[in-house]
Amino acid sequence: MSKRLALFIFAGLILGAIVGLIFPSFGVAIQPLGTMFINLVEMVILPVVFFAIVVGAAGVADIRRMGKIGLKSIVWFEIITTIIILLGIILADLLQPGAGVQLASAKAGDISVAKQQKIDIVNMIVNIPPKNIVDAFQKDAVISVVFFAAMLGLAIASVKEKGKVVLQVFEGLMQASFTLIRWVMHAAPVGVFALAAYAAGKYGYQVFLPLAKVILVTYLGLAIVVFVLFPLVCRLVLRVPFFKVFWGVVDLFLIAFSSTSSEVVLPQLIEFSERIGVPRSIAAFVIPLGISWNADGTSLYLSVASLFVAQVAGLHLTLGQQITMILILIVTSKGIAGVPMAGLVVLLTTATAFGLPIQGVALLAAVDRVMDMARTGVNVFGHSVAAIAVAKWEREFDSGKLAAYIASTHKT
Ligand code: DAS
Repeated sequence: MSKRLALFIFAGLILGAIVGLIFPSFGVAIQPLGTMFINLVEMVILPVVFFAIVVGAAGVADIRRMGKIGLKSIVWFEIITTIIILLGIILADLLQPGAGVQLASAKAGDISVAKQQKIDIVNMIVNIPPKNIVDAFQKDAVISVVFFAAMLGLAIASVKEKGKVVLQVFEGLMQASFTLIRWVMHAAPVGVFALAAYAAGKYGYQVFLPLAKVILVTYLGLAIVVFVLFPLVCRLVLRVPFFKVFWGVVDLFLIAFSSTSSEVVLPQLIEFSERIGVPRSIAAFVIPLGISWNADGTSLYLSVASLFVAQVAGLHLTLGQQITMILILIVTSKGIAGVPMAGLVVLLTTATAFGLPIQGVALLAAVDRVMDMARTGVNVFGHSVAAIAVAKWEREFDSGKLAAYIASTHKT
């Protein structure tokens, strides 16, 4: 993906916001263009995840090793997302973003997109193996698709010679699906322009005034994650220079930020991780899994937003209640789709599960695009950090490749 395309997409975002503010009715009228772009993104995503995992799992080729990589991935995801959720809770407690927000003065957004789902942890786990893989695709059940793809990849590897031809077919399908994503991303400047113009046209800038504090607290938290937590984890735990390495994914960050979809950069994230020393079999497994279970930016957003919703309702949560909320967030922040507004859907589930009045969620829906951009961009960094972490943990990280990558990027 060229940095030039990333700049075009970002320009589409800025231009769309300006045009939507100046010509609101035009902004609202071109919503179908934005919806079509989101549909195109969602059209290609599950096939990409499916083919990449089948190829990745066939590369791992050993069920025990696959189990180890899967377990280490989940342990890493849980640790990082829990730290980030705690950070968000502390920031929201200290800075009180929802205190004093007058419900009447703020314009509510449309939360019909977010269905209120009950949380049933047992059900979530029991339904990871899909009863029907077509149904899993139809329901966008990413974790079930990942599970089936991993098992299929291992099975293809286990039939050895007979599986070689099938594996070549899946390799070809994976490359073709990566090409599909590249084609879709060429529509991104127009799609992102329409999405931004719609949000600006429908809500205007006035909607930001009463919510400026919660937006700033969220952006502050995300900045701490990117400029403090990730660099510390990379230096102290992974022994990898964060800024030297992640300068290379700034264009992917920009694309995810502008399109509010981390899934659209999935192929490039896998390729980038390989370039810096993560084996393909680990990158092609950890990153698609992480899209759902390691949404670090979304985790920060959910903790700040959940306390915001309570504060807007005038509720003062005790320490015990906040600990309960953290436990709920540890569950609800898993299984997210890497598509626009996924975090808002989860916020509604969390607020409902915690018995919070959902007016605060409706307020946040009006500014969700601004919140979604930042949290999606941070998700992208988190997926790359996780791939390095699991490769290091498996002692399969190629430090020579990292040194060569850093030398090449610092030469140009
Ligand atoms: N937009 C989601 C993503 O693509 C994140 C979110 O909505 O929280 O990762």
